[in-house]
Parts: sequence; C-alpha cells; structure tokens
Amino acid sequence: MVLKEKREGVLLLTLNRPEKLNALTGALLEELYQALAEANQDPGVRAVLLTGAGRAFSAGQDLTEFGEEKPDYEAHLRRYNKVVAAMSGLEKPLVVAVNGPAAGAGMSLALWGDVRLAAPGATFTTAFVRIGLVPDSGMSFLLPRLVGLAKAQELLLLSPRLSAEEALALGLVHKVVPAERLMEEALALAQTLAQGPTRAYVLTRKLLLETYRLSLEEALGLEAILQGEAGRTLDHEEGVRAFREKRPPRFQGR
Ligand code: LHQ
Repeated sequence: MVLKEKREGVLLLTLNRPEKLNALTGALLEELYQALAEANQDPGVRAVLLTGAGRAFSAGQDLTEFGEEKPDYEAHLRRYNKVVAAMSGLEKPLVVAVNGPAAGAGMSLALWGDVRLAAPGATFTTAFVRIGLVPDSGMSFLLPRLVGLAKAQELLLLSPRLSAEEALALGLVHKVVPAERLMEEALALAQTLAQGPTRAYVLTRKLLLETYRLSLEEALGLEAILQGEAGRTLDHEEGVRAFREKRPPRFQGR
C-alpha cells in the first residue's frame, strides 16, 4: 500500500492504492507511519519524497472502509494524527509531488511537504464539509497559515476544487511541473536537499511551525537555542570552511 524505494539518499514513498485514488485506510496510514519512522532511523536517508500511484495523489479517507462498523472518528483520527506528527516532526526534509487530485485528509498530507510540487492535472479540494465533517490531519492549523484566514474560510466552507495553477497562486504548492517531468524534477529536488545541511532544514521547519504560538520574545529565544544547535553541526563548520576555501560544501546531515 505504501511503496518504498531508496534512490541516492532519498526515500521515495508512493501511496499505492491507485484503484481507490489512494484513499486512506487505517492500514495504509500505519504503513505510512512506519515508513516515516524508518526514514528517521536510517542515516542513509537524507530526504523523503511522497507521491501517489496512478492518476491521483489521494482522495482522503476511504469512504468505503467502514461499512456498518463505523468507528468513533475521534478515535480513528489518532491514526491520522500519528502520521501528521511523523510528517511535521520528520527529521529529514519532505518533498511532496502532487500528481493528481488531493482531497480531504489527502490534501492535508500534501500540505505537510516542506516543498510541494504539482503536475498540471493536480487538483485540491478540502472536501470535509461536503460530507458534513470538519477539517482534520492538521488542515485547520496549516491552511490559514498558508493562505490566510479569509481564503481558508472559503476553501473550507465552500470546498471549491482548485486547479494546480490556482494552488500555485495561493502558495499551496511551490511549482507546477509538466506531468511527464514531475517525478524526475521532484526526485532531483529531493536529492539536492538530501545533499544539503538537512539538520538546518529540519530546524528551520521547527522554527516556522513554532512561530504561531510564540511571542516575539519566545521566538527570539527559540531561534537562539536552535541556532546554537545548528552552530554545533559539522555541516555548519563545513559550510563556513567551504565558503572560505571558495568551493562547494560537502554536507553530511550532522
Ligand atoms: C473514493 C473516494 C474516497 C472511496 C473517490 N473513498 N472512494 C474522514 C472520516 C473520518 C475520520 C478521519 O478523517 C476523515 C478525513 C477525510 O479525508 S474526509 C474527506 C474524504 N474524501 C472525500 O470526501 C473526497 C471524495 N472524492 C472526491 O471528492 C473526488 O472523488 C476526487 C476529488 C478525489 C477525485 O475526483 P474525480 O477525479 O472526478 O474522480 P471520481 O469522483 O469520479 O472518483 C473516482 C472513483 O473513486 C469513484 O468510484 P467509482 O466506482 O464511481 O469509479 C469514487 O467513488 C472513488 N472515490 N474518492 N475518498
């Protein structure tokens, strides 16, 4: 259900239920969580790339998963929240290649990418209210931060289906890439990040996510703490040395 492939420092994860538009089930979420946990453990993995198999990225929760035995959604969301915690706290940079429709929690997962590319055929719809639900998987947290409150209200309450170009204009994705080049370009980008100062990328994500709950004073304090941490990495030493020696740096992710 989640294909895993290592390619030169990048772990490529592919949501693989193409016949169901990669709709999310408890089992798929668990596999995704395990794959992210493995990425954290594996020093050979310096960046992660997430995409979907077939014509969709992910249609969100598989609406046929439960039948008559519908679980308590509050309990079911623990499975989602575990994945979101693993993505937002991933110790490697995360690139997402949105190859097709992303809906509901599928859209939420896409937005957790540090860098998000999309094919022209990608579409984005929050979908939750269409079936009488509220945003989840971090969508209520991330969407207003990415697009502002007014646009988030529109996207969540009216659930339009945005094209890749509209998503680009809103900042939901960073770049639209022709479909036939999407994976090539996403992989090249992930490999570039994989060769970079990956600790600094991850600490930067942490700072950006924290800004929303910190006062200026606290944010300055956290910057100092994390700069202290970054300043103790070999990558910082190497970056400065390479700058002095006028050569490209060789970062190791530590
Ligand atoms: C699907 C799905 C799907 C199953 C399309 N499941 N079959 C919720 C509940 C509880 C707790 C946890 O959190 C959540 C979070 C959520 O994610 S709620 C939101 C769930 N997702 C949706 O409501 C999205 C529903 N799907 C769509 O809006 C569209 O299908 C999208 C935009 C994904 C794709 O549109 P199209 O490209 O036009 O494809 P389609 O609509 O024709 O769908 C193709 C097939 O896929 C179709 O089946 P069929 O047998 O008719 O070919 C759909 O029924 C099936 N499918 N989404 N989530």
